[in-house]
Amino acid sequence: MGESNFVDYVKIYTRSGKGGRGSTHFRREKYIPFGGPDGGDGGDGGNVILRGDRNHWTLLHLKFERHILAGHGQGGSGRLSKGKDGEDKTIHVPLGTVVFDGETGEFITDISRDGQEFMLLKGGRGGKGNNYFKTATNQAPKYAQPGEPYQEKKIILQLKLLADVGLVGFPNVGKSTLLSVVSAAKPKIADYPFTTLEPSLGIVNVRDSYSFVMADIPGIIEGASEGKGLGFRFLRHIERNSALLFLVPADSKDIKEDYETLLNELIRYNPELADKQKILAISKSDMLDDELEQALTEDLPEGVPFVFISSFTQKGIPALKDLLWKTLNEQPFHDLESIVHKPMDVRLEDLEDDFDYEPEADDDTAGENDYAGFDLDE
Ligand SMILES: Nc1nc2c(ncn2[C@@H]2O[C@H](COP(=O)(O)OP(=O)(O)OP(=O)(O)O)[C@@H](O)[C@H]2O)c(=O)[nH]1
Ligand SMILES: [Mg+2]
Repeated sequence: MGESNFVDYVKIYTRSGKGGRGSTHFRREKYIPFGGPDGGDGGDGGNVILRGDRNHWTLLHLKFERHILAGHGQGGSGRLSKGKDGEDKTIHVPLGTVVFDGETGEFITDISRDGQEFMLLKGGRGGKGNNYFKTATNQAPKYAQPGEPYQEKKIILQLKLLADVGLVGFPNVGKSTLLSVVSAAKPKIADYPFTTLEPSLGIVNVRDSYSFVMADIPGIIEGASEGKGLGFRFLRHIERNSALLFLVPADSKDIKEDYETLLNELIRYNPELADKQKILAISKSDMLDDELEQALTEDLPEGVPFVFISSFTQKGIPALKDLLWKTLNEQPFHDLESIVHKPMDVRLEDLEDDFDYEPEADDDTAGENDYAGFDLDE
């Protein structure tokens, strides 16, 4: 997976900017022996902002950005001059990015719309200069405020594909073949398990006028929810799908049992997956004659709409597309967005890409984030 361009997980250290220090300055001009305080305020520290950007499809562009640091506010100076604000840093993320706290695994936010912004870390406010503290009884305050400190956070960004329909099935059951038949996508297809190593998306046209997005994910095996096979890493991609299309091949020993095993894996991974709309397609049914098909129908799982399909002969494919379209439309739109993300268990995550941030030698904030209110300034 190391060389892949499909990057759906990154961990980043982020830090906002420190507020600039207020200035303690007094007017010094010829003929004005006791010029009053004229120390300006410090500039505000830069913010770290997350922004949805539909031009990005994966997190690849962030893979090597381990540290994202906003600029510090500059100190104020004499003549009431305010320090310059620190530069904001905007992290552009693909739609479908879910943000977790890198230390606790807690869910932070979910970016699903183009242009959607989330203030991750606010920069420290600039300190007030001594001019601000001038009062009737203290005409010449010799103090100013330091800037507010920066904030820092390690975050984990996860991409959860925004597909309408997710394909769920054991390896080698014909998931990728189906996607290649109903969309223009060209996933790799072969007669062995785990041909598909990373998810791909295809746009499915229905009756020339509608379309929806279907996601092909690597095959799931029993134990996937505990990390067996490739399944665990990719199960999160179906958390976002509105409907799940289960594929069980016609030559399965027990279609109902296969379906239940798959469903159990999903539920063990995230119980909310149980509430999703489910459809069963019996794939490769070109291998069946009518009589056999009739016999199998008697023994299918209850309460799940089903279709017998064949990607080779197109059998059942139009009916399947219609059924999927109907199912998607039965759902109120807002349900699509209201998916609850289970918190991450950071202990289960790969530690290979873990890191600690060491401020560099020329980083002027090193050990200097000790905001203690007012301080006397010379
Ligand atoms: N008879 C028949 N074979 C099919 C059909 N669809 C796919 N196959 C064959 O099944 C095998 C597996 O197909 P894939 O589409 O790669 O299966 P997959 O579910 O994506 O497999 P993984 O990516 O490994 O999980 C290939 O040899 C296909 O040619 C079908 O409709 N009928
Ligand atoms: Mg495949």
